[in-house]
Amino acid sequence: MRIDIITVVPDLLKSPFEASILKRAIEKDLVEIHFHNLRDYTTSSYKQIDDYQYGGGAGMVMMVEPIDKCISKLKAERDYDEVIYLTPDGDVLNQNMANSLSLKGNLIMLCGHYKGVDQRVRELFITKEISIGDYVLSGGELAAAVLCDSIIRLIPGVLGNETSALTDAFQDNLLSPPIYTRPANYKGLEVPEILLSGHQQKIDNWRDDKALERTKERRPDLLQE
Ligand code: 6GU
Repeated sequence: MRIDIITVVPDLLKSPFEASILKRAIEKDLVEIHFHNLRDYTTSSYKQIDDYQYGGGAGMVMMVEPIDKCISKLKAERDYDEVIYLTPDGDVLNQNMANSLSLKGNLIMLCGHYKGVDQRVRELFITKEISIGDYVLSGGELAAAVLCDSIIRLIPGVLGNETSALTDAFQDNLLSPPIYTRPANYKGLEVPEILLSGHQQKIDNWRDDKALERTKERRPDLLQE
């Protein structure tokens, strides 16, 4: 997989890819991440990428031309499966979306800033608009990092234990059951006996029951989907 991220603040985005699982995925050549600074695609001498809104109102709007130049250059080099715009008015990210994006080859992610992009950018280039939740961030960069993490960890070979993404919370629209590690008794709080029993079938059933119970309690909306 290859992900091209277009941003005005590449520094905001780099560190998540320089540690832990994402770093290892890049080192193993399972994913390539390329950052593109929009200011490198301006023609005006003072590198303008935003301007006032037609019709007035507070907040600047990202101009079409630099975005056009950047996306057109990338598209001339290879085909892309999706051109994603990170925006609070997009479809809210969920595990199904991450699953299906993890099967793609080449993705562009455009991070919005200021008030957002000129509507014509969306009409001309964008194939998917994604939000990471109902709250507002200062820009799309942190949302792009979240989206990348949710996708990349699903690529086969990225997680050490191949089955572990399949048993994640949300994979069956269920939250995860309680989990424990040593010691078996901590200050009087004991690990449920069934987990120490060695009966794998009983343990699996217990986990399924607890996952369902927890989901009913905390996220009944997931069970209605
Ligand atoms: Cl994708 N961008 C911004 N600016 N805020 C958000 C978001 C995206 N998703 C949730 N809030």
